[in-house]
Amino acid sequence: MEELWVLNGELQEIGAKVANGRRLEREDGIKLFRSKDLLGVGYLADGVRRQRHGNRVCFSVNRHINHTNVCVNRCRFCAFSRPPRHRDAYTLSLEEIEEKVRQAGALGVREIHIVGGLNPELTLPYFLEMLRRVASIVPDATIKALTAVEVDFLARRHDLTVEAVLERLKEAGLNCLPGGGAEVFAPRVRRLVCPGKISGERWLEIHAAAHRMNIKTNATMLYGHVETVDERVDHLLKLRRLQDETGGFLTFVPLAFHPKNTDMEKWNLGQTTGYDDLKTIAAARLLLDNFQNIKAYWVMIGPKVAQVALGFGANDVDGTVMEEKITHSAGGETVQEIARLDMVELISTAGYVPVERDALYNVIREGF
Ligand code: V47
Ligand code: SF4
Repeated sequence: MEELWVLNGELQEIGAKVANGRRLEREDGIKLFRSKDLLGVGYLADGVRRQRHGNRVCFSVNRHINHTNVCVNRCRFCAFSRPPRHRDAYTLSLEEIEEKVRQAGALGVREIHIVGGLNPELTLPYFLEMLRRVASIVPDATIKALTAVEVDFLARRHDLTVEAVLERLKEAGLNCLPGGGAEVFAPRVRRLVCPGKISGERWLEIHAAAHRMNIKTNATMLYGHVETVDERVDHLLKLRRLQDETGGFLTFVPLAFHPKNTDMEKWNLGQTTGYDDLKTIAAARLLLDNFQNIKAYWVMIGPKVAQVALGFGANDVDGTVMEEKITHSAGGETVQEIARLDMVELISTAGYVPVERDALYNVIREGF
């Protein structure tokens, strides 16, 4: 990265650190988010991505399953959840879940992503049986299931330790945890947007416990609402610190806030801009120097921005998804599914080599 002349003055110092493989500090992170030089930030992030991944971009043939929308938490940014006994409340039976998995199996699914609300009627045996059945229907697929928030809920429900819950889930077929529920760790933000949710510290503690048990996990950040730039940077640095300790995170997924049908709609925050989506991905790539993968989740930023994000630090576009409720309940306008071949095309027309992966980032197939 010798051509630092392409960078604005404010990014020169950061560019020199990146070029020398030196770790960025909090102040650098704040500068990146505040910079108006999106192309400069993207240029640096793209250099780092290229060093790690060359021309390869991964995706998965995956299926999302949201087993219940019943949730006692009622986060203010969530349009998906319903109180128990609400007329739109639903809980899938194990047979309904089996049917969805069978359909996905016919399409060659290699990643099953299962998350839902905190439904007091669903106990550990429901989840253990669910995992066993999913694993037996699609034995070649990896199962990414239950956020730290759900794991905490089950532990409290059964008066078990987090480790005991994770151990049993793992025995039943769970391979890794998704990154949801992290939101923004700052207590100020949580008080405003999700007062009923576990703290940021607890989220980190549960992921640390999973990592110690050799269960890999993902990490997220819900951005584009009331959080400040400093709070974004502090969130990323907390993830970086835990990753230094455990190395257990597989990927970081920025989640763009969708306001429609949520309690926060009346706050008139609007949607995130393409500019902020790309900047957040690029800043994450630069700050999270110990994360191998940065995901551009097309469901939330749209396939077009996700494709451009591949030049701004992202090396992963998530997957085919097949059915998505959380973003779509909140006004998400993307399609429900991108077929495998369209995913391949999205990656290859941007000049990259598509690599199909599973939830653990094992390579299934490279080059199409
Ligand atoms: O935990 C809820 C967020 C998460 C809204 O780990 C919202 O690979 C935007 O975590 N606008 C669930 N976001 C999704 C998630 C995820 C998705 C894809 C891949 C992975 C992974 C994880 O969505 C929730 C919450 O943080 N969310 N409501 C909303 N209105
Ligand atoms: Fe419940 Fe999750 Fe929605 Fe919060 S984001 S209300 S925990 S389903």
